[in-house]
Amino acid sequence: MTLHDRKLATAHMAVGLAAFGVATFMALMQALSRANLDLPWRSARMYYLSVTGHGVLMAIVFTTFVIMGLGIAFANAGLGRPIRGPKLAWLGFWIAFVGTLAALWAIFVGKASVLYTFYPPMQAHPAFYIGLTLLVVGSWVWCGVIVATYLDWRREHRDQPVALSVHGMLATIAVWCIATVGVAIEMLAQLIPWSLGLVDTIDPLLSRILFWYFGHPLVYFWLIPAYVIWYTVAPKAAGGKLFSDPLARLVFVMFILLSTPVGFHHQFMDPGISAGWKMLHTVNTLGILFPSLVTAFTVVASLEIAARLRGGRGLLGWITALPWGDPLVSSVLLSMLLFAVGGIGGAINAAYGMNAVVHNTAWIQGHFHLTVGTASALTFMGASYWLVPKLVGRDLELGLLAKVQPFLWFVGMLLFSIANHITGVMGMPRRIYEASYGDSPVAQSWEGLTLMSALGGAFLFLSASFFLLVMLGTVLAGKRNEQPALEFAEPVNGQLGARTVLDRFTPWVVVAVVLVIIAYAYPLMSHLQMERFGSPGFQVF
Ligand code: HAS
Ligand code: CU
Repeated sequence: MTLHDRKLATAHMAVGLAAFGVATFMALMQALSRANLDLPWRSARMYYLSVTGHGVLMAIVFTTFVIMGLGIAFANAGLGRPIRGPKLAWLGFWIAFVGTLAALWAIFVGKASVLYTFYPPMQAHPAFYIGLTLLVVGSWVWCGVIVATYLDWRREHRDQPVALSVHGMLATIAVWCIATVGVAIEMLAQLIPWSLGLVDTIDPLLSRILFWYFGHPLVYFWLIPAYVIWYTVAPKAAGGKLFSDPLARLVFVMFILLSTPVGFHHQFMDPGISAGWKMLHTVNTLGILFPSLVTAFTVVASLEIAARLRGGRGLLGWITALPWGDPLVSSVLLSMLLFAVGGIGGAINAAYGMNAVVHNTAWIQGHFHLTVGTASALTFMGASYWLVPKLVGRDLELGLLAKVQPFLWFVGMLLFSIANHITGVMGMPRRIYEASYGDSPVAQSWEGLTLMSALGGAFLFLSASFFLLVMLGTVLAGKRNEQPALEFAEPVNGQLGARTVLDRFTPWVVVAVVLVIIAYAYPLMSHLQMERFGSPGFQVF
């Protein structure tokens, strides 16, 4: 990688990992608070400030900056050329960074305790909405420079398939650009004017529709880069090959098509959207399970190839031949194990009847800590062990902590998620500060499990601390190295020949936009034609 692009990627990774570090402290406090442990500073106001800070820092800031860092590294390495428009790329970084600081200021002074979904009529300070909008604008600049770099490469390689890692990042960009239209409209047309006092009231249902138009594809914005690492980096690091390159490309294309027209599966319990449209989004949701099921097959097959090349034998015995001591490989393996559970949980959420049982309960936080909190976050930590030493030109330090860390995360998440899934089904709501309900017998029945969840939180805190220590140790004290190249897995049956339809993006994006129009145009129009009553803003906490 060129020196400039290494710096650019490092800056993005650094902001992402710093956000992760701050959010980790808040997570510990929340886990203890949910178990009703008497912390000196415990109050509803602190709790909701912390949950908002944790959610925004982890789910929005950590993920977005790390994904941008990975995208720069993958584009530079996969296309074999520097990023086009370096000045513009830095401008995008600074816009996103300043926006992030503005939003965090609003959160930490207690003027934006609206949680990471910022549902109105809860109202935040304008700096929160404007800041998050700038973060998205910065990410659009990043999308622009990566796509421009790709187009330069494409002009010189008309008939060649692009590197799989870049294919996956371009799919991520396509999903992100389609998705962020929803939140941009919500911010510009509704939340910002309302928070500035230019209008008095807001239509909460319209906001929720626009938010979830964005909110579901957001989860694939987090997931696809993790899949890129599972497909292209992990098999190589494990000593193997990719089982099927075309299947991987098919997966990325399916995400472009089906990530967005599914948002109503977050709104099954909302009034005002008719059952038929909820049904259509359910069918699409079942469709979007398919690329993940293909991924389960293809990535496991690739890892099996690696294990057998290392001498692994037997029907399942090969699993022990995998290099579990390599922190990248173990992070991916453990992410996959937990994602298998989290993904099945997703299918349960997507069933209307089951959703009525789990919606707004602790089950949901169990679900998303296995998905974004493990499949994405643990994979990004594993990828940092692989990438950051190459970016900063230093060897990984504190290797023993790095080896242990993914396992601590796995144990912590098991305790946390099992407990939350069960308490959810037992009726414990999500996002509540006070879980004792005046010592009612139902609430008492949750108690052992909330302690188990808090114990999980402690493991996670330890794991996160180890990760951050390794990163700091590497950057500050690692032995200087020769900046080895980024290496990606080769397909088992050799390089692909000519470019196929899976390697073209424009037609798939057009189909994706048509699907979005089919899924959203009518319900949105009929909602806008109804007589609607707005709500003033509330600062609840
Ligand atoms: Fe979800 C709620 C449905 C995937 C994140 N989801 C959420 C929320 C978040 C989230 C953050 O239908 C809460 C939002 C909020 O705050 O209100 N989700 C799904 C479905 C999938 C799914 C159908 N979710 C994700 C991913 C996320 C994520 C990915 C983040 C990265 N989700 C829902 C629904 C709700 C929801 C409803 C609303 C609930 C409500 O009522 O509020 C699917 O994409 C899942 C597909 C995945 C699979 C698993 C494939 C398995 C693999 C691993 C194989 C590994 C093996 C082990 C076999 C089918 C790829 C190998 C091991 C070795 C050792 C070799
Ligand atoms: Cu969803």
